[in-house]
Formats: sequence, C-alpha cells, structure tokens
Amino acid sequence: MELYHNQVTRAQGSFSLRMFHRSWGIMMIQQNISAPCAVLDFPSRKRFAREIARHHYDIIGISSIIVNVGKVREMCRMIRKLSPGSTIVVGGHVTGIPDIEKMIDADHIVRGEGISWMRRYLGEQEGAPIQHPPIVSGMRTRIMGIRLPERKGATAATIIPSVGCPMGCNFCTTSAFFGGKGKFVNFYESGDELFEVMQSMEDKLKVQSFFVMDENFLLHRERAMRLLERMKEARKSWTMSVFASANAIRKYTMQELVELGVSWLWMGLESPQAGYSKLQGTDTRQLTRELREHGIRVQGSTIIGLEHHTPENIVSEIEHAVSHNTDFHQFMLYTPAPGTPLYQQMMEEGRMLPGVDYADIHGQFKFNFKHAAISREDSKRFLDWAFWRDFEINGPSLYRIARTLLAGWKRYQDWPDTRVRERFSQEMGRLNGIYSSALWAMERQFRKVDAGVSEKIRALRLEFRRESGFVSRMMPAALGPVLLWTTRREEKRLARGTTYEPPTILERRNWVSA
Ligand code: B12
Ligand code: SF4
Repeated sequence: MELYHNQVTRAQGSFSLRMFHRSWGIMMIQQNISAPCAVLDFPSRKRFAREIARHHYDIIGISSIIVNVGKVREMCRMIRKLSPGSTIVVGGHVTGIPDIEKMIDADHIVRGEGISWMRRYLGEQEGAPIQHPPIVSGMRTRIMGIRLPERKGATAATIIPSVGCPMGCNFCTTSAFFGGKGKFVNFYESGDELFEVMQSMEDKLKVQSFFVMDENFLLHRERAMRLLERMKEARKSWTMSVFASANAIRKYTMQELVELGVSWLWMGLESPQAGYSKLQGTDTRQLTRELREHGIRVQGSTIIGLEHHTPENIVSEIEHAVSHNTDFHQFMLYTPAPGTPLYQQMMEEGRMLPGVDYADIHGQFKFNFKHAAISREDSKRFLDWAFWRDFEINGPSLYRIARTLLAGWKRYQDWPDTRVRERFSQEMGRLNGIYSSALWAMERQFRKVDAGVSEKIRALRLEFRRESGFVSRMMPAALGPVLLWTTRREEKRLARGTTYEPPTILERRNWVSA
C-alpha cells in the first residue's frame, strides 16, 4: 500500500514521503473482462462483509502477496459463511507459498498472469488485446506534515507494459512468478502500442507524467526508441519514471534518456562482489552521479545480507551504497521468498528458519533464513542502520530531488529540443517556490541531525533563490515557517504512534443493478 515509507524513506521521520498505491493487478483484470465486476480495494473486514452479503457474486477473487496470507485465510472463511454460493479464486504472489491449498479454503489458486486465466475461466477471448485501466499512480500524498491537494493530472499515471523480468536474479519473486530467467509476459510489444496507451491515459487523466511499471523497461531498447520517435513526432513533453538495471541504462546515451523523458530511475546498486550480471562492468557511482547531473532522479536499491556479507564487511558495503548519494535509497534484506530459486536452494541446504510468520517475510524486518555469518537479530540492526546512515549522510530525499531538479534545469533550460526545455522549465516553474520554502524549513529542522547537511541544504536554497523569479524568491519567507511548524507537529504525531491507512475504494464495472 505504501512504497516510500515502508521501504525507502522510512528513517526520514516527518520528511518521509507518504503515499498509497492501488492494487494494480486486480484493476487490470477488471478492465479486461466483460462480466459485471466490482473491485474493492483495501477493505476493512466490515466493509468486505457488507459487500459480499449485499450482492450475490458468482466469483470472488482475492489478490494478495505472501505477507497477507492470514488476511486471505480470513476472507475465504468469511465468504464461505456469508456468500456460500460464490467460487473463490485466489491470485497474486501469495500463491507462491508451497501448500497454500492447505492453508486457505479456496476453489482455485491461480499462479502467474491473471488476465488470461480469468478470461479463460469466464469463457472470454483469452488473447484479446489488453485494455489498460486509467491508474493514478499514488494518492493521499503527505510530506512534512502536510497532505498535498489532489488535482487531476498532478500525479503520474501508472502504465504496466509487462509483468515478470527476464533477468532472473535468484532471490526475485517478480521474475520467478512469471516464468523465471529469460521469461516475462508482455502486454504491449511495441513502442507504437505503448505510445497509444500513454496518449489515451494523457486524455483520460490529463497527465504528462507516467510511472512505467515494468521491471526492466530500458532493456527493450527497440520498443523504447520507437516510443521516443512517436513522442518526437507528436511533440510530447512527457516524463517517465522507470525501473532499469545499470547494464540496461548503459544501452542509452544520457541525451536519449533525457529526450525519452526519463526523470526518475530505480536501479539495483549492489557492491561489485555480489556478482549480479545486471551490474557487471558498470561503475554505478559514476553512473548515478551522471544521471543526477542530467536531472534524472535516482532511486537506488541495495540488498542487505547477501551471501558474502559478514559483520566485518557489511558496514563498508552499506557505506559504499550510501556513497552513491542517490535521491532515494531502498534497502531490503536478502530474503528467500517461496517460489524463487534462492528459496529452493535454502530449503535443500536446510537453512530456512522454522516458525517465521509469513507476515514477517517482507525484507524489512529480520532474516527468514540462516545466514552464513550474520544472525537474524543483527540483520535488523544492519538494515535499520543502513536507512539511518543514508539519511544522516545524504539528508532528506526531498532536498535531494530538489538538487537534481535544479541541476537538470540548469543544464537543459536552453536545450534546442523544445520538448525537453519545456519539461524542465515547467517543473522548475511549478516547484521552485515550494522547494525553496521546504528547503528553508529542512535547513532548520536538520541542524539537530547533522549540521554539515543543514549547510548543504542552505547552499541549495540560496542557489534556488538566485535562479528563481520574484514570487518564489519571496515565498519561503511566508511558507517556510508554516512548513517548519507542520514538520514539527508531524514529528510529535509520529512520536505518539500515529499511523496512516489507505481509504477503502469501490469501483464497479459493467454493473447492472438488480
Ligand atoms: C507495485 C508494487 C507494490 C506497491 C503497491 C501494492 C498494492 N497496493 O497492491 C507498493 C509499492 C505499495 C508495494 C508494497 C509492498 N510490496 Co510490492 N510490489 C509491487 C510490484 C513492483 C508490482 C506489482 C504490480 O502491480 N504489478 C503489476 C500487476 C499487473 O501484476 P500483479 O500484481 O502481479 O498481478 C498479476 C498476477 O499476479 C495476477 N493476479 C494478481 N492478483 C490476482 C487476483 C486474482 C483473483 C487472480 C486470478 C490473479 C491475480 O494477475 C495480475 C495480472 O497478470 C511487485 C513486483 C512486481 N513487478 O510484480 C512488488 C511485490 C509484489 N511486492 C512485494 C513486497 C514484499 C511488498 C512489501 C511487503 C514490501 C515492504 N516490505 O514494504 C509491501 C507490502 C504492501 C502491502 N501491505 O501489501 C513482493 C511480494 C513478494 C511475495 N512473493 O509475496 C513483490 C513481488 C516484489 C518482490 N520481488 O519482492 N508493492
Ligand atoms: S533485475 Fe530486478 S526485477 Fe529483474 S530479476 Fe533481477 S531483481 Fe528481479
């Protein structure tokens, strides 16, 4: 439900970026069947009970990942009681659990791609073209104690060109679930198809920016370059947030990435000793710096507890990751998840720890396996320290993205391609007053964490001031103190244990009221 606060900015206190994300898998399925269908996202028990008792559903599908298997079991129990005539179908990553059939009371357990399964089950045309639902990538955004207003078009649209990943890293469920190494399921094969989908989302959601949910978008160069051609022809000044491995990024020049509108890039940053082919031969620190200098925000992702990690070398490995000075940095524990080659290997070696609750197997708590050198308790300590160290050394991510935006704007404000120029100017025009004010507050609030970083924040604020127009030069004086106050209020709320939950959302399609 939350990305940043759960696994990226979780040590950043009131500066942590809070945002919820819908369940895209079931939205995709709903959009691609002709049967009347309701999606009930993030239901409470009460709301779920009411919905299945009020309407008769022939089929009730449940989507889940492994951590939520307890909720799936309870939902199945409720369905049998409140809607005994319904067929229960369970899909998503939860189905990777061995013996899931014995843990939950469902009629069908669906592994892998679900649109084709559901179409086949309903007797619909399995191979019909995939219709993309309009998906707003995030909602209820909150930072520095303020919930940002939700304006149409202000948040990126999510585009899902494929599921799975052909790289096949041994620990990766994403890859294993959709066929493993060398396999993936493409919803949109060509750049032309992708362009059409994006154009239709632009119309429906009034967006210019897209979160491309494809684990290795840049790997398919031909598709990406065709998309760029179409964007140029149609003079689209779109921006894209994408996932890519360092090796895939290296297939492009910086200029190609910028022209394609890549503004945010998520990439794995392991130490060279890890031996993952996606990183081989690439100096990731230099690559990260280069990307940021071109205005591309980088979200690094580093695994804690790889096979070669020991209590002696883990600190320097974390320092190496932190030294990338990315805009965001995710740390995850090395986690053998059921269904992956790594899980298989650990089972064979007898290294899976017994009695670990599935609800705790998500990479943000403690090891679920016996590591050669690091204990389960220490795994949490090192993980927590990695997040804290990144925050302490590099400062709040909000500061870091402001820095990257400014670098990009300075480089591209006079660029010959108007699409590129416009993109940076628009973002700068829209945001620099806000960033200047936020920097004003951050500079003060961060003094108690690290005076050196606070100084850097100040330097950036002054740079923004020099580069910006009159209104944004004046704005921090008024907005800065307000943000400082809301930030401190948020710190107090968090200290009292306040948490945030996503709203329940109900969407009906092809619905005929009885
Ligand atoms: C987007 C995403 C999120 C989002 C949104 C989640 C949400 N609201 O649903 C955010 C960022 C918030 C998130 C959070 C987390 N995530 Co996440 N996330 C993903 C990601 C990157 C994409 C999922 C997606 O939407 N794919 C596109 C859709 C179309 O595919 P899909 O969901 O798999 O659905 C298809 C099939 O699975 C199937 N299907 C799905 N549901 C159903 C239901 C039925 C009835 C049927 C028939 C079929 C079916 O059909 C769909 C179409 O083919 C995946 C990695 C990946 N690429 O798959 C990880 C992934 C799902 N997340 C994972 C994890 C661990 C987490 C966290 C626990 C991380 C953490 N420690 O914080 C949290 C927990 C969130 C929660 N409380 O449930 C793991 C799950 C591991 C596992 N084996 O269970 C994955 C696989 C990443 C990984 N490789 O480790 N996540
Ligand atoms: S590159 Fe990323 S998504 Fe692909 S298999 Fe490796 S970890 Fe999974």
